[in-house]
Amino acid sequence: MYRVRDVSLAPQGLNLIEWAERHMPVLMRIRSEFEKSKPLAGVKIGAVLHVTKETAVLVRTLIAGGAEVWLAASNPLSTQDEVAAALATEGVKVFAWRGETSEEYFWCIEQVARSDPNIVIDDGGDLHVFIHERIQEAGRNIFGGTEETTTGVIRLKALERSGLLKYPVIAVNDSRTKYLFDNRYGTGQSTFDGIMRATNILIAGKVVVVAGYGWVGRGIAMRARGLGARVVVTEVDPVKALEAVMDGFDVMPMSKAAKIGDVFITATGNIDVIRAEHVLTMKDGVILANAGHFNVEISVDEIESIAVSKRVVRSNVTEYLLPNGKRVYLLAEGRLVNLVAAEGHPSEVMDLSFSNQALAVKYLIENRGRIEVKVHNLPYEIDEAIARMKLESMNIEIDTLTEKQIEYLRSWK
Ligand code: 3DD
Repeated sequence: MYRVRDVSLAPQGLNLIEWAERHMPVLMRIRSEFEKSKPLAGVKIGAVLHVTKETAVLVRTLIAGGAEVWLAASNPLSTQDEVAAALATEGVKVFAWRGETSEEYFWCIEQVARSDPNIVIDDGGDLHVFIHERIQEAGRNIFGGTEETTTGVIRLKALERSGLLKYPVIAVNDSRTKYLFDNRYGTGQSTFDGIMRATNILIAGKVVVVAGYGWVGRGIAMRARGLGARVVVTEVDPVKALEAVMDGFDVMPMSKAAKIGDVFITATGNIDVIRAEHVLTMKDGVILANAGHFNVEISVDEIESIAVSKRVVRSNVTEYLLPNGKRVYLLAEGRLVNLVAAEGHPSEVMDLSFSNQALAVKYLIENRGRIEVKVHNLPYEIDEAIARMKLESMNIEIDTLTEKQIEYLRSWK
């Protein structure tokens, strides 16, 4: 029971997954513990995640723990087809292929939603929302869910506020060992990986405009600086804008940044951050890329409507000719440039994110029926345990507090 691009691609997928396993020591350690204690025995997991080599390592870990896994992609363009093929040969009910139409994307999600899962793992919220909108009796067998990314947590908290949330959800994104590393260092590196694979442009000496100074924007701005770019940050939040100023970046409104930028990267989680009004004032030949979960941050439809013509000039690069004679290059159709034009974050950082996912699933099962129906953080001690395991895998030792120091920190005197 699966639907993938081409199951004969499995051998290449196995090599990719093995490569990822070599760089995910914490998740592999959790897998060996899961193999012994089988904490997920008899549990059916419905997951919508980017189907990458790193996600395959998580899926194998969940199966090692005794679970049955159904999997669909959390983006129509992010699936690594070789990996999907490999998972299909390992008994995963996987419905994913790169280049899904919008209808196919939701058809795949529907297969997972209708599998009658006990645990629901999501990245972006489309599965949680599908279940809440389309599967009325949901909540009957679902005793918990997790959410991987900032955008999805925002949607789930809105569901909770509206009183419609049907099951408790762990906001994996809000674990410190997730956002401080995946969002910042993962996206910081993988965004430029995507931009460079798609365009092969030199970053040094260019003006890189980063829209949004959250953990993702901080990482992208930091890596842009490291690659020799002049970095401009745009924001709507005065505190984040002030932080960007103190971090040494230029800060200005998009209307001004549009005139000087060479490469524009959106990382706000909001819609219409770069609009036609901005594009029309840009220099000839600028690059537009999105790092946010959905393809709404760059107003692609508006740009399509004003463009005189459009053509695909490189893989993942669409050129629009504007009425003023200038050209603008949109990467990955405005979708997640890191996962569409490259392989997403490196395995080492997904090791942390997906260790959070694996232990969140275990936590939901162990505490079944005792967790309030709302959006929760993973307990602090689990977050910390993941950091300790990562340090151990890197042979890094840290200090411990003396009794006197513990007393001092407890004392108000
Ligand atoms: N995401 C980025 N790279 C990924 C990879 N290699 N595998 C799976 C998912 C991957 C998306 C995550 O960063 C997710 O945490 C998010 O979107 O926040």
